[in-house]
Amino acid sequence: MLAFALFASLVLAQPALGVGLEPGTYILQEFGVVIEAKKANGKDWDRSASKPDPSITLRLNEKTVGECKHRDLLEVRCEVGDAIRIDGKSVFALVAVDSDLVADDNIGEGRLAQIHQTGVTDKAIAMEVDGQLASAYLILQRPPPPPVVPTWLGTHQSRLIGLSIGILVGLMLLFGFKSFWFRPRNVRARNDEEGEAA
Ligand SMILES: [Ca+2]
Repeated sequence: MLAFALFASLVLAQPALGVGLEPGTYILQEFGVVIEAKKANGKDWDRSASKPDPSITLRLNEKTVGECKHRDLLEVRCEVGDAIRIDGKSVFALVAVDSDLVADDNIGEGRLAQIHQTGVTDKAIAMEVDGQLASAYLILQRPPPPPVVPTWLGTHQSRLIGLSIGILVGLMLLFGFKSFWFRPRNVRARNDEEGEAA
């Protein structure tokens, strides 16, 4: 009965884990967008080239975590590689504009929340998009494990073992010689007599 109560309390005490990303630090590997071929009004993005010159900004909780600019491109990929912290309140927001000389054309915006419930690592996580964004994504990776800090014992372990063996062998040799050469005189004398008698 007591064991059951203990078991039940332990199980109930565990917070339910979602299928997404646990709160913690992740590497924002990259993000990107696919832009519709034409503006909302059906016209080309630019006069010189039909494709836009996208300028894309990704923010996490209002803080810019990635930016990139390209020329004449509909499928944009922006590499980042920085560490970011994710928790249950994290919201990603993406803004894409077509950089023009006079006035930029808005392309669209993307949004991603609840990443702790739906996110995965190493794969593109789709963002909700509007405007002339066909799609937007970001990719998160788990950070590499922290490097193992070598301890003094770890660094000198092989030397210590070698030294110990050396001392042990030295002591064995020393005591071996000592017990042979420095036997009590009467024992040696008796052994010698026995040798002569035989
Ligand atoms: Ca334009």
